[in-house]
Amino acid sequence: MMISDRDVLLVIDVQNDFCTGGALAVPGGENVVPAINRIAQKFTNVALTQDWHPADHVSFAPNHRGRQPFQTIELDYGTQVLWPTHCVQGTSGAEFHGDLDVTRASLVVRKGFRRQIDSYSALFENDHKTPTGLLGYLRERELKTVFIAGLALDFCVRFSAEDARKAGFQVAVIEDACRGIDLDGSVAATHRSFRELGISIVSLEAFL
Ligand code: VGL
Ligand code: ZN
Repeated sequence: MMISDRDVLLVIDVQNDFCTGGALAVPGGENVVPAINRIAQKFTNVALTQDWHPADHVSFAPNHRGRQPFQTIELDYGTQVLWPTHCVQGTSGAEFHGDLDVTRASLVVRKGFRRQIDSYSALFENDHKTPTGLLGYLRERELKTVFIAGLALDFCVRFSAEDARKAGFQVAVIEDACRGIDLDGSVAATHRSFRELGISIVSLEAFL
C-alpha cells in the first residue's frame, strides 16, 4: 500500500487500562502495539487519542448507586453503557501503553474529559454534536484518508470511523491492529455498520 501525505493514521486509546491487567481490559489489547508501531513508520501523519476522564465521570458505574459495570442507563443524549472506572486523568491507567511508539505522533486528542458526557468518537462526543477539534485538524491539514487502529474496535474505533466517514473522509480500519470488547453482539454490529457506510477493512499485511 502506498501511503501519501494526505493520509493519517489515527491510533485510538492504546492505554494501560484497555490492556491486560487494566481496569477495562480489552482481550489481547496490548497485542495491537507492535502492529501499530510498525504501521506508524510508514505514515507522515499520526494522531493519537487518549481517553481522559475525571474521577466523577457519568460513564463510571460506581458513580451510580446500585448500578453494575456493563449495565446501561438513559441520559439526555441517549443510552450510555456504564463502565468500570477507567482512564482517570493523571493516573497510570490513562497513560499510553509503555511500548507504544509515540514519536511520530503530531497530535494527541484527549476525549471524555467533561463530567456529564462520554466520548467514544475521536471527532464528536456521544451527543454527536460536541466537537473534539479533530475534524478541524483533518480539514485544515487537508487530509483525505483516515486509517484507524487501536482499542476498542466496537466502541471508540467504531464511532471514530463512522464520524470520519460521515464527515466525508475515506476511512479504512486496520482490523488486525484493533481488538474488540464485544458486548451484546457489538462486534457484529460494527461490521454491519462499516459495510453500510462504506468504511473499508484492511489488513496489517497490506502495509508491510
Ligand atoms: C472505550 C469504553 C469506554 C474505548 C473508552 O476506547 O473503546 N470504551 N471508554
Ligand atoms: Zn472511557
